Formats: sequence, structure tokens, C-alpha cells
Amino acid sequence: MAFGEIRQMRPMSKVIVIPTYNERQNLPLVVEGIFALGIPDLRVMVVDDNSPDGTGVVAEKLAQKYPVSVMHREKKQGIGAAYVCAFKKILALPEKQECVIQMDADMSHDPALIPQMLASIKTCDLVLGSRYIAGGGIKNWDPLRRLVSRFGNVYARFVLWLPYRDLTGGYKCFRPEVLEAIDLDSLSSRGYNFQIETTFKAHQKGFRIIEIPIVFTERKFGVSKFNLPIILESFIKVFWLRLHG
Ligand SMILES: Nc1nc2c(ncn2[C@@H]2O[C@H](COP(=O)(O)OP(=O)(O)OP(=O)(O)O)[C@@H](O)[C@H]2O)c(=O)[nH]1
Ligand SMILES: [Mg+2]
Repeated sequence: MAFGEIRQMRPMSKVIVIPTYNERQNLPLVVEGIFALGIPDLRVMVVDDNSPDGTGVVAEKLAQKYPVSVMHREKKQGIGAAYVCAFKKILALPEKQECVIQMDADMSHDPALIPQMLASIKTCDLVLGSRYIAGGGIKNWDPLRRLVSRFGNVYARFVLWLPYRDLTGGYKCFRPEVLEAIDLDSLSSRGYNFQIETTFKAHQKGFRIIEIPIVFTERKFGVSKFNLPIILESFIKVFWLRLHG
């Protein structure tokens, strides 16, 4: 058997990208939760923006115990920029990946749903973890945060004319072909609007996108990076995407 054939027969690996900024307490919980599932050929890539609380050091310690790699970036540049950096690195790997999952570090995204994500991606190109379909939900968010999220989703859905219920969630699974096709350099969102923009571009390219229900739980440790500039970026960028996308 030729070397090329052996390589082809090896199971392809799955990568989970986790962006972090001040998640020292949360990161070990999420990484341990992921590897406790015992999924073969699964790796984690942490993208840390030089967190002042030392999350980068915690990530390196985890890398000694688990198949974790760490990208250290100089300064905080937004969740979208962190994902773009990691996705480019993954696409440049010599071996093709089976799929790329993105999830938050703060335990809002339950690692127990990863097997379902992996099963679902076999039938489509992009899986969206959705809080706003039957079976999905949110635990422990205050009414204002719920309202902002609801409004943001309805606004993006109507302005961009998309059929998905949850466009702002950050628990997603891509086939690498989607990441190649959406032209990562062309993405204009650096903050949370990144979630809307990637799904919009994938939809425009005609990829099959499905939603699976997730229950999002508010973080117990650390602080949210969600703020007014992020909301405003999204409000303006969604309109911009309609005009230029
Ligand atoms: N590398 C990097 N990660 C970030 C940045 N901003 C946020 N993150 C990470 O992105 C994930 C989501 O951010 P959160 O602050 O939890 O925001 P959220 O989940 O939308 O909002 P909450 O529910 O209020 O926590 C977390 O893992 C953060 O640590 C950033 O600028 N750089
Ligand atoms: Mg969060």
C-alpha cells in the first residue's frame, strides 16, 4: 500500500477552537469537559490575546496534559480576529481536517453537545448551536440581556433575509470547505458580529446549514466582554453586510 493511501485511511481529525480573554478559571473546566468525552482524533486550539489574568499560562499547562495547542496573540483584538487567526492556521495545516468547532471558554457552551455537533456535520456543511429553536434555551441571563439577544437576532434575520433563528450564538461546527469559501480575509467584523457574518457568507455561498438546540448557561466565573461598542458594531455591520454583501 502506498504511503498516500495509508494517509488517506487515517481518520481525519477534528479541531475545537476556543478564544480566550481572562478565562483562567473557566478554561480548565471546558478543556477537561471536552477530553472527558473520549472522542478520538480531537484537538483543541486555544487563542489567547495575552490575557492579563494569566490564561495563556494556564493554557500551556493544559497543553502538557491534553492534545491542546496555544496561539498567543499580542493584545486583545476581538473574538472575530482571534477566530480568523486560528482558522487560517488550521486551513494551512498539511492534513485536511474533518471539521472545525468553535466554542466559548466560559462553560456557556456545554461540551456534552460535541458528539451531536459531530454527528450533525456529517449531514451538512455548517451546524449552528441554536438557543431559539425547540429544545434550546438560555439559563441565568437577566431580562435586558435576553432582550438584546432576541432583538439582535430578529434584526439580523430580517435585514439579511436569513432563515436561521440564532445568528449570534458562538457554538458552531464548520466543514473546512466553508472556511475556505468564505474568504477569511474579507470578513469585516472583529467583534461578535463575526458570528452573523460567517453564517451570512456561508448561506450566500449555498452551503447547507442546520440548527441544533443548545441550552446556553451564563458564566459562573470571570466577566463578560459583551458591551455597547459590540452591540453597535453589530447593528451597523449587519446593515453594511446587506448593502455590500
Ligand atoms: N482571544 C480573544 N478571545 C475573546 C475576546 N473577546 C472575547 N473572547 C472570548 O470569547 C468568548 C465569548 O466571550 P464572552 O465574554 O463570554 O461573551 P459572550 O459569551 O458573548 O457573553 P456572556 O454571555 O455575557 O459571557 C470567551 O471565551 C471569551 O474569553 C478577544 O478579544 N480575544
Ligand atoms: Mg460568554
